[in-house]
Amino acid sequence: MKKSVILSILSVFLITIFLGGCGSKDQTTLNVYNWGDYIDSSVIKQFEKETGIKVNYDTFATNEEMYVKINKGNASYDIAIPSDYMIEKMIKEGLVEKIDFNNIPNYQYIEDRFKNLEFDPTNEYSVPYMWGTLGILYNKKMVDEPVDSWDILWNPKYEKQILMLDSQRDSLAVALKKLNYSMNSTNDAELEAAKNALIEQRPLVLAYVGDEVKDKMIGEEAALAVVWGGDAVTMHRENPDLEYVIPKEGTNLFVDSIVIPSTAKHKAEAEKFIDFLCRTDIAFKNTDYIGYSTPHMEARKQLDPELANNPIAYPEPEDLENAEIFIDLGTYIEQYNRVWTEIKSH
Ligand code: SPD
Repeated sequence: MKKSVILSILSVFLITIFLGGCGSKDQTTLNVYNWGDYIDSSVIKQFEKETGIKVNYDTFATNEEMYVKINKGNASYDIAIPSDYMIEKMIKEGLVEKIDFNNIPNYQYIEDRFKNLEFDPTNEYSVPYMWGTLGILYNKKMVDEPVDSWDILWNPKYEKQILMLDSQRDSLAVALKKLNYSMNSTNDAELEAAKNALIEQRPLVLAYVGDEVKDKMIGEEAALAVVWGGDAVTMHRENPDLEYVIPKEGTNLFVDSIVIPSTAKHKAEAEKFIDFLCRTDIAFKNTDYIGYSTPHMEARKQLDPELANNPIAYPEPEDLENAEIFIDLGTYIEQYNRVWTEIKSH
């Protein structure tokens, strides 16, 4: 081969390596922080492919865990997906950015009933992602009486067959509702009574769990569990003996929404990601996969009618009559933290 040909091959090779290197250096990485088991990973891959933006995806198990990490500021996430009350707190504390809704045209598909809720009354900071309820999942082969009240979680017959959520607002809500108090109570005597109820219940509880509840209930390691409705959909798909009930005393109605933390370094790309998640085909694919309830009107219409009309995911209004959305309790949350520590140390 001639020297000139070898030189040109070599220069093409070097230029390719140089440009490739520059490309990967300049590639934006979007840092996303979401609950575990709460997205179809093919959605992330599709976003990366369509936009050339890389996604670095981290998960959390509770709103409180997410808050500590974001508040400390040593992780700079561009996107987070907390729940209602936590968003309210983050707005108050300046931990989230206003979203430019001109960049979220697909926001038009979000149902109005999920807009302007108390946690973001002017709807400037958050875009609803999924919603649902808190309830009791039980195995009908292992529980032979009607399940319609939180009281069953205190029945000694089910000793070491009960799973509770390792989440302070949710578990305290169960006890407060059992006692017919508000799950947003800031009354010392009511909170004390809820604490005592959970301490009394401890010997019956097999474990306080997060996402591992799914394997445990599908595998029939426990008879009853406190779960979020979307996970109940998934568990029922895998084990049809598992039934979900919203107790008569009332429940928590939650709305998990997408926010941009104020430490975000890639706001434009974050808004692109939010709009992508609200695109009908993506919202459909994601909802179909994770089983939670979508606030996206068009995506819901495209779901298999079995899921779109599933009362676990889309309860009737009468099932939600006594439902409450968690609100931020301000400094009173210190009392919740204190009693939660006491309960867990028993
Ligand atoms: N796999 C966990 C999904 C999280 C659902 N969010 C529940 C919010 C309760 N406030």
